[in-house]
Amino acid sequence: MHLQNNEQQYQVSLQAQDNYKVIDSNHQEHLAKLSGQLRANLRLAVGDYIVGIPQQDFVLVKQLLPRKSVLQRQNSGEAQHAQVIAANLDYIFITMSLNQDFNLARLDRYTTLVWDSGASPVIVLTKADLISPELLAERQAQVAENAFGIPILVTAQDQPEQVETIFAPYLEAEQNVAFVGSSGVGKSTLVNLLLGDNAIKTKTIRADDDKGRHTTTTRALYVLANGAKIIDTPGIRAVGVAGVSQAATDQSFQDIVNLAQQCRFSDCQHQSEPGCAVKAAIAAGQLAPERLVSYQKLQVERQYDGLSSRQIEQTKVERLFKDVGGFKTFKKTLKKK
Ligand SMILES: Nc1nc2c(ncn2[C@@H]2O[C@H](COP(=O)(O)OP(=O)(O)OP(=O)(O)O)[C@@H](O)[C@H]2O)c(=O)[nH]1
Ligand SMILES: [Mg+2]
Ligand SMILES: [Zn+2]
Repeated sequence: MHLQNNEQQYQVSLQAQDNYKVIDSNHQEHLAKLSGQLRANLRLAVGDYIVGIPQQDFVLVKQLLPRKSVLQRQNSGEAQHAQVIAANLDYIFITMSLNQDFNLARLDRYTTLVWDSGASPVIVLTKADLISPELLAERQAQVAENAFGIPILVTAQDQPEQVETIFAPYLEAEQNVAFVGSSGVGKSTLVNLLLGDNAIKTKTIRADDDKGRHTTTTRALYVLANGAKIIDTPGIRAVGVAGVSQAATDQSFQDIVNLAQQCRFSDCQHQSEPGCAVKAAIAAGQLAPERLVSYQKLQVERQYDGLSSRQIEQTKVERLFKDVGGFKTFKKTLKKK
C-alpha cells in the first residue's frame, strides 16, 4: 500500500459507539476521528486497519483498508443490520464455561458465525475447576464430537500458569485474535492472564449462579509483548446468525450434511420424508436429535436474511402453513369452504 506524505497506517484498538482509538506501528494509542465524508456511512470496528493523518491531539481517519476477515452478527432490528464485532482476526476463541453456560446448541451457533467470518475457530472451555473430573471428561467428549477438528482448550482459574502455554500457538507475533462468548464465562479473565496484568475489569459473580453481568462494555484491543493483538468483547446476549452463508452452516454440521447425501430426496428437509438418512441415524442412536434441531433452527434463521420485518412475518406465516401447501393455497382452501 502506498502512503501519501504524512499519512500513516493504524489499527483500531477501541470502539465505543462512534468513539475510536487507534494504535500506531509502535503500539502507541491515539484518539481517532473519521473525516467528514466517512462519518456518514462508515463505522469502524476493532481490528480494522486504516490510513490516517496525525493531528495535534487525534488521528484523522481517511481510509479503511480492506478487511481480511469480518466477525459480525445480525441485529434483530427492522433493517436486519449486520453489526461488525471485529475485523482482521486470525483466530476467534469461542469461550464457554463448563458449568451453567455449557450449551452445545449455542456452541454450534458461535462456530457457524466464526466460520462465516473467515477466521479460524478455537473452542475454549473455562471454569474446569468448578465441575467434577467425570463431568469434565463427559463434556469435553461431547464438544469434541460436535467440533470436527476445531482445537479445544480447557482452562481453570486455579491453574493460571497453563493458560500462557496452551494459548501460545495462537498468539504468534502480529496475529489478531478475539474472545467471544456469553457474559460471565471468563473472557476478560483469560485476557488478563495472557496480558500478565490486571488491566481489564472482571466482576465477581455470585457463587450459585454464573449469570455474569456485562462487565466488559467496549470492544478493545490489547497488544502482547511480541506484537500479537488480543480483542476482548462484551458477552453477546443472543447470537444472530441470519445472513451467514450456507457453507458456514454446513461446515459446522458436517455430520448432518454427510448423512443428507444418503437421503432418498435431494431436497429432503429431514422431517417426515421417506428414506431420510438423517432420521435413520437418529433412530439408530448415531446422531443426537438435538443436533438436527439446532441445524434446522439455523436453516430457518438463515432464510430471514435480508428481509424486512414485514417480509419476515410473511415468511413465518408461509412456514406455518407449509404443510397445507403455503399460505395462499390455505386461503384459497378457506374460500372454497
Ligand atoms: N472458578 C472460576 N471462575 C472463573 C474462571 N474464569 C473466570 N471466572 C470468574 O467468572 C467471573 C466473570 O469473569 P469475566 O472474565 O469478567 O467474564 P467475561 O466473559 O469477561 O464477562 P463479560 O465481560 O460480562 O462478557 C469472574 O468472577 C471470574 O473470576 C475459572 O476458570 N474458574
Ligand atoms: Mg469481560
Ligand atoms: Zn433427510
